[in-house]
Amino acid sequence: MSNNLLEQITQSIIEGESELVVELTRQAIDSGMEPIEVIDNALIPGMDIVGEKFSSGEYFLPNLIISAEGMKGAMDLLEPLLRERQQTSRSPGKVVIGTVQGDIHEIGKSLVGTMLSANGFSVYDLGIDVPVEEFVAKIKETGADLLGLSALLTTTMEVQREVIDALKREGLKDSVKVMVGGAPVTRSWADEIGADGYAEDAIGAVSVAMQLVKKPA
Ligand code: B1M
Repeated sequence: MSNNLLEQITQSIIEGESELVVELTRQAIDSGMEPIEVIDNALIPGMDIVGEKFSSGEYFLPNLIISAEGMKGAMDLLEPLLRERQQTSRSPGKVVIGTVQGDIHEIGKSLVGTMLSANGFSVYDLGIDVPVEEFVAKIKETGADLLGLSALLTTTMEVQREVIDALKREGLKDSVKVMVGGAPVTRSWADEIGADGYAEDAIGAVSVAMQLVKKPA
């Protein structure tokens, strides 16, 4: 039954049935499923198929937009629950996060921000299409321990490097750790641009963040 519900959520994401996505997500939660299970096993697989259909020319931009609306509607329901379930009392550190300039993909970055916040981090989410200077200014203002840079396009990955270079120029690179992520980003890319950490998904981002802010004993 529960697998069937997850399949229906995936299917309604693919078909762009935004209201149904939200309704089925509500049913999944009411039936006792964990929010992260719905995200990882139903919503993200649906978005992946939408992406594949877009690549193959079967879907067009409006399809991406409608499916993203469905996923965002479901996330509006799930994010408060994620925070509630995992809230811890002691903050491991401050994180500035955003999607780099030229890139408006929001959902994965916001999910990473929510998971970090659910695990006690103080999160400053700068949103999408964030200019290099804005990241630098926010690091200076907040004294953040960690900077999270999301990029979903092969063309905007390069901006992750530009942010790291700007931190070096400003003499901030030793005081803030940088974690990069997003679908096209790899560990070798992270190493090449001098990032301190890389995570493939939101759960991985929490453990990488925890490692990066750990103070030496
Ligand atoms: Co776009 N898009 N899109 N898109 N879009 C992709 C990324 C694409 C792979 C689709 C495809 O062709 N198969 C492709 C990129 C190709 C490439 O460069 N390699 C693509 C393209 C081409 C484009 C446009 C150029 C299309 C056009 O205009 N012709 C355009 C670019 C706009 C721009 O940014 N300038 C565009 C636009 C859009 C929409 C606006 C319509 C919409 C986004 C809406 C929104 O966010 N509000 C959209 C969508 C929805 C997608 C797909 C289908 C889904 C993305 C998503 O939300 N996934 C995507 C295909 C895909 O990814 N399968 C695609 C769900 C989300 C939870 O996963 O964001 O990957 P994700 O985040 C994951 C991990 O990556 C990781 O953790 C998250 C949770 O597990 N992660 C991090 C992310 N950030 C992290 C940061 C970290 C650590 C981990 O540390 C800091």
